[in-house]
Amino acid sequence: MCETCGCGDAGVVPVEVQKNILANNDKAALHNRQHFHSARVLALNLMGSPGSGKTAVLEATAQAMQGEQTLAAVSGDLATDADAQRLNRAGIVSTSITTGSACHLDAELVHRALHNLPWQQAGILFIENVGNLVCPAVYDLGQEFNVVALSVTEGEDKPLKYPVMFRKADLVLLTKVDLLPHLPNVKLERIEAALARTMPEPRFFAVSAVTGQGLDSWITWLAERRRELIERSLSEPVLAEHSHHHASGT
Ligand SMILES: Nc1nc2c(ncn2[C@@H]2O[C@H](COP(=O)(O)OP(=O)(O)O)[C@@H](O)[C@H]2O)c(=O)[nH]1
Ligand SMILES: [Mg+2]
Ligand SMILES: [Zn+2]
Ligand SMILES: [Zn+2]
Repeated sequence: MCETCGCGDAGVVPVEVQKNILANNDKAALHNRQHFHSARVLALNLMGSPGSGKTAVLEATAQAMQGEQTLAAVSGDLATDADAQRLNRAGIVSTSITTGSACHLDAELVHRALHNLPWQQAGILFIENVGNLVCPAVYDLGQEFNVVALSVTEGEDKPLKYPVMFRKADLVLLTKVDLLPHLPNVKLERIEAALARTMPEPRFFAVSAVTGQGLDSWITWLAERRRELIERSLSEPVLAEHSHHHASGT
């Protein structure tokens, strides 16, 4: 467990310390959000359990999009840059964040990683969070939307057991649906019912990174959100891009 997030022993991190950490994180998240808005980049926080198929769905998305949109990603894990390498091979310009012991990304970690990436040239920036259904949901990264990958093998009850994550989700990708024929006891309707009980505005797509099923709906959703972002930014005064440190393309 990470020392700072309070997701472990409730007695370890005093409430005041936890409040401070979140207040500092919110400041850094606002800063990131201003960067994303002024560059008109749609930033998404992709969360889910380890192995839920976060990296695979991004690889399949890039393949299905066939280069019609420039994609960037930062990928968080405790160790290795394996996911960023996979994403780069799939054509998504990516860098890794290795958190060491921390079980979630925070806004400052993301801000630092942006320096290693020409993310301003992308239409969409995926932030693949550390695999974890608990504390990543608590840390705003400056994203526009939260997307949660939930695979059909995780158990229909997970939205009910990890409600914080699913209450904050704008969209859930029900992943690995190609496996359903091998899982006679798993009913997609039961997962969807659990999501409907937990998400404020239930919205989910059943997808498979293996067969490509459902990716069209997800890609349409992405394109619509990106168009909205651009339309909004045209009607808003452009936030002054601070020049302090984000040299483009570096
Ligand atoms: N059958 C099937 N396997 C998948 C699918 N997506 C991911 N996987 C497998 O699930 C495992 C974890 O995938 P990965 O993308 O690394 O998950 P992450 O930890 O959430 O990024 C890998 O062995 C993948 O091959 C899918 O749509 N169908
Ligand atoms: Mg991954
Ligand atoms: Zn900055
Ligand atoms: Zn954590």
